[in-house]
Amino acid sequence: MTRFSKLISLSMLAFACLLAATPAQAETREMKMTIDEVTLPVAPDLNYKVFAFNGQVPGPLIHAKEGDDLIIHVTNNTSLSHTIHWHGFHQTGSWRMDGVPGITQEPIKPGETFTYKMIADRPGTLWYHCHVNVNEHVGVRGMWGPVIIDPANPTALEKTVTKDVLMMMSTWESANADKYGTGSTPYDTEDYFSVNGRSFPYTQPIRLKTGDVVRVRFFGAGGAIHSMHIHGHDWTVTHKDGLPLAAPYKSETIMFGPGERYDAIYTANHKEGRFIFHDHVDKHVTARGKFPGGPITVQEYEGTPMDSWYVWKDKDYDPDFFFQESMKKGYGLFEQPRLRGVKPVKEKRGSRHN
Ligand SMILES: [Cu+2]
Repeated sequence: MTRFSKLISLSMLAFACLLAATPAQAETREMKMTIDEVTLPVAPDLNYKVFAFNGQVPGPLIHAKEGDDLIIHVTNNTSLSHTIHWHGFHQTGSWRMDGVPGITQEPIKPGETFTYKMIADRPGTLWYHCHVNVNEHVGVRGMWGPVIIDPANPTALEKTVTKDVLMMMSTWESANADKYGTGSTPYDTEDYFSVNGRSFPYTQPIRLKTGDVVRVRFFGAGGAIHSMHIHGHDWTVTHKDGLPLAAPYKSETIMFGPGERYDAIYTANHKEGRFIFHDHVDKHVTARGKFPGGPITVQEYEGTPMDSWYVWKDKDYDPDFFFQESMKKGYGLFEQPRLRGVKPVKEKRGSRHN
């Protein structure tokens, strides 16, 4: 081999290595978040004052790859202080970004902006939530959202998934709906229960095609223990808190508590049908003490004949209620406009006396 041809083959090898390395290369993803005071329509008879990330509950999806650099600017437009804790991140070399007031940072005061910088050092189903007055802000003010970090090396089963469904569970206290700064202590009563901030009938169906491989990612975002049960299917529980299980197992009911996440994968193997999917903690399928309410959804197979008595016959369908569409959009921060709350109408000066 001449010196020249050696040089050529060496540089070709280097180029090939570069190409092979590109898909796994870390990227920097810069995002903007706000915290806003809005009123959330949780149920037909419950409008709730929340502190909403980017005006919505759950907060917007953050989707990145393992190893990415994340830069997130957070502006607090509310009347109280907050932080963001990135639940599941190891914060290797970035412990001041852990988002705990009085431990890693001063709280972000009203009107202030704080920038979080960290590496997506742990893949899986993660989440973010406020860490100030957590009983209220996380418990009953909707201060949480999903972070999905795709693993560099997914399992064979994970690679088959065609549809992601994210379910963030929480509870509400109608007595404290209007009172910022109160609620979610042992002296308060929760009387509404929700998935993605909505109680049936304000929840949404999950529309499926035969053959879809669905991954449900469950989040214990609030303070209660939930027991989600799927009709008509068995799933394989693959991950706990974003970590792969040594021995994945099959079930059709899954119990999880505050802070926990589980991933469960199943195949939509019916030709048609409607199959309910609900919290099996019986008290949770009520609203203000009346059945039905709470975390209830229906898997609706495409091509299923409609019935005049079907409860969601005329449903105004939101295909992104469970983040199904957002999860297909690649990487970055994705807002879900239909999960937004309503901004308070500013009273005109003096209008009260007109
Ligand atoms: Cu807060």
